[in-house]
Amino acid sequence: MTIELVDVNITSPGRNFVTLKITTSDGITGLGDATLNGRELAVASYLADHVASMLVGRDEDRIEDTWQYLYRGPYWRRGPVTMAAIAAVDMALWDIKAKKAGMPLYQLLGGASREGVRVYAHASGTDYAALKNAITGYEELGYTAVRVQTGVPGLGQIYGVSSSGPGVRYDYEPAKRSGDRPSEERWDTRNYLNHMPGVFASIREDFGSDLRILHDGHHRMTPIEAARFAKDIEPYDLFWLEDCTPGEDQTALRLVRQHSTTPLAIGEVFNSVYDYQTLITERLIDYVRSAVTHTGGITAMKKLLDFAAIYGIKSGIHGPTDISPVGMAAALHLDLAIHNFGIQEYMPHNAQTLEVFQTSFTFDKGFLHPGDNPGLGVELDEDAAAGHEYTKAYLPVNRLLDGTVHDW
Ligand code: CS2
Ligand code: MG
Repeated sequence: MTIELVDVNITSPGRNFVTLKITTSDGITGLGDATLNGRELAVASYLADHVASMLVGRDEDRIEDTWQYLYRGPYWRRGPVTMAAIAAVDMALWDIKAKKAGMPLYQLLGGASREGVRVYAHASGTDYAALKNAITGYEELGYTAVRVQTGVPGLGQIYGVSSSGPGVRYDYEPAKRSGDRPSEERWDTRNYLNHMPGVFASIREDFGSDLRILHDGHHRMTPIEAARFAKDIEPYDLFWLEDCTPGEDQTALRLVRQHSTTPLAIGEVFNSVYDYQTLITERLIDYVRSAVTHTGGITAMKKLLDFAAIYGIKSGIHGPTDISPVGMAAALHLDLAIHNFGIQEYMPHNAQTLEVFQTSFTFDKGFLHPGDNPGLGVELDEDAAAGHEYTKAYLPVNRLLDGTVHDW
């Protein structure tokens, strides 16, 4: 059998998604997530204009050979656009292979290593009262782990904080579909460094020691600021501090490690094992944060996580709403099968999105399971998708109070 059709679907049920659909000569279809938040059309074009014609006629079963063909063939390597495109092809081919085998994908990855996949929710609030309300709501839903983000006195809207008011499920979507340029936010690290330790102290006071607390620094601190912050929050026993400093400067994490035992997670903006080479071989991180969608797919992610396992490093796969339900399903099948699973990010998609993508994964008391449908277990309703026209969207640009561009 061979690959017969390669289609790129772009839809926008509340936010933009790019999905690759591959159909074999036997009529079996596979889906792959190709969504790159804020640069969706670049990946859609890479697939439609450059990759699709390379795939038609190929044996759909030759997944590793196709991966190498798409990685080495174009000569130019790595980067978020290329690796998201390769990821989409790879996910679709694994979806097809598992459907042909009549089993859920995790069975082809070695079978289940656990009963379910512990997930963490996104709790946020413009102030501590709103944050406390959100954490309470997630605990009532059975979550055992929450990422906590809160407003900082003196600053307006900042990363990760929903302004949709008290409640449990914030529809925090940072990519604004508003015209031809990004919105802008302001930031001051000193305010943040002085404010956050008290927030963690209040959370531990109010919620006790069992709750797994995660926090995302979102690339904003210098290495020495990150070292200070990681040391200051050590008493609050975080499950992880994420993106404490821009991770592409891998050796910067040596400074943070010297000052703190707060566990570190890095990598959601990485797209290759080489982005992690020093971080992993020197044990400068504790969790690998990449999304299957941005790192070359299931083939590449399994190799990356197996490499990390040798150094005692675990998975913490990226799972915000800008990873589609297809990319989320791929993560869950890997999460269930690998031995060095850490935790899975889970921002539930909105109702419109779940009309477009029919999923089979289930949530129960803080854990997800990918389900046992053949393949990834996700179907794309193309009629529903057609009802949501693409709208260009940009992630915000961040500036310091004096106007200097900073990491968002
Ligand atoms: C965040 C992401 O979930 C996270 O850890 O860092 O939501 C990130 O802001 C978005 O993926 C950007 O599109
Ligand atoms: Mg993050």
